[in-house]
Amino acid sequence: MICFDSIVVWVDWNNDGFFNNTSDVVYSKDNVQNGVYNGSFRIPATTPAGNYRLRVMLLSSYKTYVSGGIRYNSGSIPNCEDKDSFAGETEDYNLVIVNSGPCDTPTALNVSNITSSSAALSWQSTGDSFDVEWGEKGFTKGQGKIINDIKGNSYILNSLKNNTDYEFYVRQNCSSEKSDWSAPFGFSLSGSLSTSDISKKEITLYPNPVKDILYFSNEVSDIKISDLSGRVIKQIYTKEKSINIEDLASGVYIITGKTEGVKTITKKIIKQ
Ligand SMILES: [Ca+2]
Repeated sequence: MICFDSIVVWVDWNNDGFFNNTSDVVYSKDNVQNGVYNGSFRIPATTPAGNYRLRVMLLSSYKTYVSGGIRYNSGSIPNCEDKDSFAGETEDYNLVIVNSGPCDTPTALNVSNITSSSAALSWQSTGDSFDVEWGEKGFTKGQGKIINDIKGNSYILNSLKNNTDYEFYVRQNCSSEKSDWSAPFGFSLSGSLSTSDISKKEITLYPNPVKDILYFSNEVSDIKISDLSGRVIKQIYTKEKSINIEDLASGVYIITGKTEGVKTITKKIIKQ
């Protein structure tokens, strides 16, 4: 014969000495048998720190917890406990509720690993869950893109536009509340060229081999022409799209120069 029991757990939230059968019940389960039962409950956000009595009761098959109270079942089940007396077990525990830390706003916002399309956001906090709101610089707070419940102190934004200014806000997700939003932290994707951007700006020199006029696909400044021993043969400081090198002796030369964005180029040319 199997006797089915119920488990009820109360916490005397208002410390009045009574276990209210609705508001104080934090866990209940019917039809339990031998075994281990796990449960969880939330501490109401308004609960002051302090000591609270937690009661766990195992009720016999004749007494079952139903919402609002303990129901005494009618009838009898042979070989189960006597319905006319309390059957089961009651254990009381002291539940100590302590104040958690305040739900502080994250600090030390930063952005690193900026590429032409992504950036790694980071911040400092003792918490472990965060919301980020981001958008182009100057976006209206509340109308940005929001990423909720980020676990950890960093997040990588992808699919950003190059040459664009962005900013982000972060706040902490605490168990029952959220911190204030941080001040915005701005970052810019300008000047961080991806490989494809660099190749677009790659300078070409033509013709090569060259007899007299050497043309550049883009303006080049600080032009130096050296022989293979490294000796500078010719130097031009102005910005040019072409140079005349008909006075150079035939041979192989190295030409260096700076292009827009202060990118240094080094090319080998053959003078005919
Ligand atoms: Ca109570």
